[in-house]
Amino acid sequence: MTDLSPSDLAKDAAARAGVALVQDGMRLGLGTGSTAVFMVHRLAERIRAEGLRLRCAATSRATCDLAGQLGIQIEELDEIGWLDLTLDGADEIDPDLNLIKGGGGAHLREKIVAAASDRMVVIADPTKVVETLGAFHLPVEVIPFGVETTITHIRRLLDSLDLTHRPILPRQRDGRLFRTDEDNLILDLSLDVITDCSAISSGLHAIPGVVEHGLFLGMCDLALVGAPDGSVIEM
Ligand code: ABF
Repeated sequence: MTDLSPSDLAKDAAARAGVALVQDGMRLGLGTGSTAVFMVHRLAERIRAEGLRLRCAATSRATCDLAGQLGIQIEELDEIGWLDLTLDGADEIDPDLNLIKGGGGAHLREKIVAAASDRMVVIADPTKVVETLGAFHLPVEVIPFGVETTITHIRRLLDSLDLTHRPILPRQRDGRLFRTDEDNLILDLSLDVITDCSAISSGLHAIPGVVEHGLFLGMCDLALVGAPDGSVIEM
């Protein structure tokens, strides 16, 4: 990989550090997003060079396709059963390793895979590290049926928590409604600051029509934050 931007060099440094944690025989969860793309490439290199025998599950169709192109065999999560390690990106990381994920719309499978892993390690560039979560929108995957009433429930929840928010609309991509791998919709909540992550997490989970939100609370064991010079900080 040549001519990488400083941002990509940082992502690649984090990806390399994540892949360095992989050991022969491991059962791995492979994340989604641009940092995860570097991770899958670096993993494929190690598999080729060292003949690692791994069992891998993917967090999205995109990652499954990329892994297949690079010769990494992907199995269904339920075929593997449980994972030793998941390597995935994040949109925001706070000092307690709570995360916002789902900017790519894959947080449902990402959360299922992370929850089925002994260890979840986030790989990221320094722009993802924040003091308080919330500047990045909070993605919420919802069932298409009754989406307007689901939005009303979410609006009422945010009001009850005194969280100011901008209008809530289904995510669009290329002028069309964005559909997840599960064929659901994504609502992006623009909150600025999330003061009580647990309250919003449990409140969203209680709303019929909400499938999963992008807050990952207490799920991340380690964050590897790369820098353009190739160095990596552990959080
Ligand atoms: C996935 O990819 C998502 O949860 C997150 O939205 C995104 C990470 O961003 P990046 O593309 O910068 O790695 O991990």
